[in-house]
Amino acid sequence: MTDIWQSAMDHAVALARKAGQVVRDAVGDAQKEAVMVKSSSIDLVTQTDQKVEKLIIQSVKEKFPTHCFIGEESVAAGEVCVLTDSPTWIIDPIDGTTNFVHTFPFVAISIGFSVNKQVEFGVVYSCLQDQMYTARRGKGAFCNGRPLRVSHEKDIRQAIIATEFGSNRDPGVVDKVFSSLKRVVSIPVHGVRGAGSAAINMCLVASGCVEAYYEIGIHVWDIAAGSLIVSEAGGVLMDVDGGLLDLMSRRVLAANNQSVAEHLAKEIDAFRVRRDDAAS
Ligand code: LIP
Repeated sequence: MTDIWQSAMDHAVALARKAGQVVRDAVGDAQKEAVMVKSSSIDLVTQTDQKVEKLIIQSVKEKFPTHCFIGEESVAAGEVCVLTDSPTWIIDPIDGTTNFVHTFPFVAISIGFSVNKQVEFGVVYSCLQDQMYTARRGKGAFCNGRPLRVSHEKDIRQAIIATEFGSNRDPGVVDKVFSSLKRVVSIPVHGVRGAGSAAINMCLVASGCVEAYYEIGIHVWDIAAGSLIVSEAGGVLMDVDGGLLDLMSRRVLAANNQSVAEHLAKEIDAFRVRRDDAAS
């Protein structure tokens, strides 16, 4: 890894802090903001999402003019979503937009950076909690400078599992989500939680607060940064069917260790969704 990635990471941390201030300033007024919808009536976006994404992309373009971008709101506006070998910033300006709109206090700015389709650094700033999660490939994961380590728990029956209901309420999808949830609850696990932000759920795995997180229907910008934070904290990542994680497949399972991950994968109905990089 060359020094240029460290300077890019320093820039990402500074931008996440700046973006976090914009989100904090807006959160009190979030309920007054015009709330727009994207793929469904519960897939929300606000002007603050768009403003923060512009702020991040403009600044990166000035400093790293040759780099590429995948940004949640740019893709919603029609940009292509293809992960190439080029240095690529993968940005979710507000991960947890529904939380933001409702002032539920888990809202993150998520910035992943990949080269040759491999995430080199990840920054997740949980801005209402002022928690800056960072990881750089091969150099560990941290929260506000403190090293992170996943839970040591090996028995899934002693675990807390994080998951979400997502933003697809088609009856067939809801049935599959609930039948998986029923099997997971019935293992039985100690509990099931959801922060409302994929990025924060992954940071909770990295911090050892929950043993695992899974979801179908997320996007590459929700999980790129968090995936490195989990692996650098000693965790494992896989597809919900137990195969290899594919960042563009919109399916993720992150866990503290292989045995918890494999047990969980056996309980999940791993239905397919349209890939992020499917030709439109
Ligand atoms: C959210 C994810 C969450 C998922 C929501 C949504 P957004 O991202 O973090 O895990 O359940 O449906 O995709 O839209 O707030 O960036």
